[in-house]
Amino acid sequence: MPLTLDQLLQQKKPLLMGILNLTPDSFSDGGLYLQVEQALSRVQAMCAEGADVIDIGGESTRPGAEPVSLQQELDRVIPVIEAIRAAGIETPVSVDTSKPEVMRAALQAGAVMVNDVRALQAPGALRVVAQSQCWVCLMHMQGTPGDMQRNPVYQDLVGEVQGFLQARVDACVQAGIERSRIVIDPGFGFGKTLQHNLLLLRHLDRFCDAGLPVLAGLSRKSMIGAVLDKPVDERLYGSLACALIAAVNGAAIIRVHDVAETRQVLQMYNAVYSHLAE
Ligand code: 9MG
Repeated sequence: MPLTLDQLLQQKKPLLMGILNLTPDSFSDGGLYLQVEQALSRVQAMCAEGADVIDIGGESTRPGAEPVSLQQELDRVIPVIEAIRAAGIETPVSVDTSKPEVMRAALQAGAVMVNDVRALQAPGALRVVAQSQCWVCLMHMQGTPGDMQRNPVYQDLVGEVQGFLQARVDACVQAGIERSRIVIDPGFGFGKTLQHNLLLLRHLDRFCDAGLPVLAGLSRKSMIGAVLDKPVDERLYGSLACALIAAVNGAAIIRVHDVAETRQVLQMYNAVYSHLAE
């Protein structure tokens, strides 16, 4: 019997979250059935490579990305979650969305976590999560994907990001969401300069002081491209380095594209730090 997300998090070993982007550039446009089949094989591959959780999203949150309609997002995400469950894959599924309607449909289809880069600020989002028993990841972002990289400014970077996350945790608890199902995330690349991102990674351990699991999403991001001067398809080594730094600094969940390679990094991490696990 595979472990639930709660049981996995209790093990105190960093979990690997594999990314499944269902945006048009990620899969062929050969019709819905083909797209679902392709997505399902990618999920199967990530599970075989050692993913503990699969994060599925139908709207790009990259800087400058265009929003997608509710119907488009539902059409992209829900058939894939249904297909995962129909195929008997028991790896927990997280849905990467900010839309309450997508959250509700995804949870009904079998997702067990909501990953929201807008930290449940959309009207109705708190209610959907409160009415379920799912996990939720609250992420910090300054601005919106359309304008967040224009000129992000902070007086006290870590303090401001922590303050925002604390306020969103409080809003969740007030809405009836137990602290025990909340994950926080400083939001690397979301309204941050290169220096902001590097500083947040160096101080990631300070976010653990909240006593909640911390998620880190650094995989292939532009901060790696900026340090290494590499295009997005040549950022594997930089991503692995960031994943290891995040693990050493206390990340409970690491969100990645390259599951097999990051699994090896985490195996080494687990061998060295096994005394921290229960
Ligand atoms: C959807 N998405 C893209 N980057 C992300 C990150 O860094 N964290 C979380 N939670 N989600 C992300």
